[in-house]
Amino acid sequence: MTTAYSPRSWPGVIEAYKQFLPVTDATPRITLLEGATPLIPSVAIGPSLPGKIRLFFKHEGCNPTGSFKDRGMTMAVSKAVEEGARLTMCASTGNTSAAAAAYSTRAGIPAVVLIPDGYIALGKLAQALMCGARTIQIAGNFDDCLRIVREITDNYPIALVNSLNPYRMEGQKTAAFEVCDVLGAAPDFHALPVGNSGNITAYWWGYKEYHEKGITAGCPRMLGFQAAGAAPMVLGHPVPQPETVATAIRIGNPARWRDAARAVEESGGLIDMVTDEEILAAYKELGDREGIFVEPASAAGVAGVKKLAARGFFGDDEVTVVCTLTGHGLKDPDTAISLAVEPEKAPADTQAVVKMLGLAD
Ligand code: AN7
Repeated sequence: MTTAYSPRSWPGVIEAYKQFLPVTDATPRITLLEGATPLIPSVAIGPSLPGKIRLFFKHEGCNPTGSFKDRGMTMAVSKAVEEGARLTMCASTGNTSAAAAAYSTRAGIPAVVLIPDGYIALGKLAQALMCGARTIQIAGNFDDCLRIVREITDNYPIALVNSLNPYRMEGQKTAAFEVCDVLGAAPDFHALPVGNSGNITAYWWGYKEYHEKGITAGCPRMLGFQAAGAAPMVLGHPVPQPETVATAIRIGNPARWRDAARAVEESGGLIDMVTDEEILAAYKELGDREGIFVEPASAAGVAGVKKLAARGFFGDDEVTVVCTLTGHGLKDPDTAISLAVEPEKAPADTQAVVKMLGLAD
């Protein structure tokens, strides 16, 4: 048997999109072959929305460490190595630390990650620890972690690999390229969760670049969604004590605030917020109607699209809407288990299971 497809030909985002990235042949490729994530058509949520919405999910949980952060981290760590860095450092709500740990380890340089004590999903903590990062739990929130990391990397020769690092943004914009490459055009709308505001900015830069280079005819309107308890961009001021079940986006003072605001304005989009209830409803729906298990923050974009569709935002014409699902459900098993129904129990007996299933009296 042969197939027209090659499962082995994908080289990772740097090599695949090198003509669009600030790299040369001399730049090392520190890669786990991230990218080329599936753009999955919605079979349930999209068709059930009012209007004619062609809904797709860009499933970034399929990246090697289970989140979109791998795209930026392959660039940030490769450039750090090219520039001679001996140590990387980041603040994180979890996913950045998992990616920093993995890519730094592959580069053979140590990573230090600062995370908010008690507010990081279990899977992410496990990843940072298993991939050998020096992991420091700070008695504060993400914004405190980022402040400390900035102060340290400003004064010591350490590569900062948060999304303040411009190479992170370069890597992350490749997700927009992939969406256009698969659809053959830019979508009409692109929805995603917003935390530190890097990803919405990076997507916008990617869409703009493809458009400016004549590869696509237009750009999508960018739709960013914050959690209601951590919605500084919606409220117009930093939130000192952000709170949300979606710990990945529990951020009160986003580092890329201005860039993200510009992305939304230039694209004719918006930043809105969704409640934890709306996030968890979309989280469950993705699982039990689409068969896609994401972490809670990833459902914020879908929750937002549902909210906008309910009030007729997308109009009556057919529109293509892409939602980025930023991280895998296995990142946060605790939230999943706390919401799921209990498994049933049965004795180790075939007839008992047959009876339970109603296959026999
Ligand atoms: C699953 O890992 O900020 O708006 O430190 O993990 O680019 O910050 C994570 C952010 C959305 C928000 N979904 O993206 C970190 C971190 C998931 C995330 C976001 C994050 P940005």
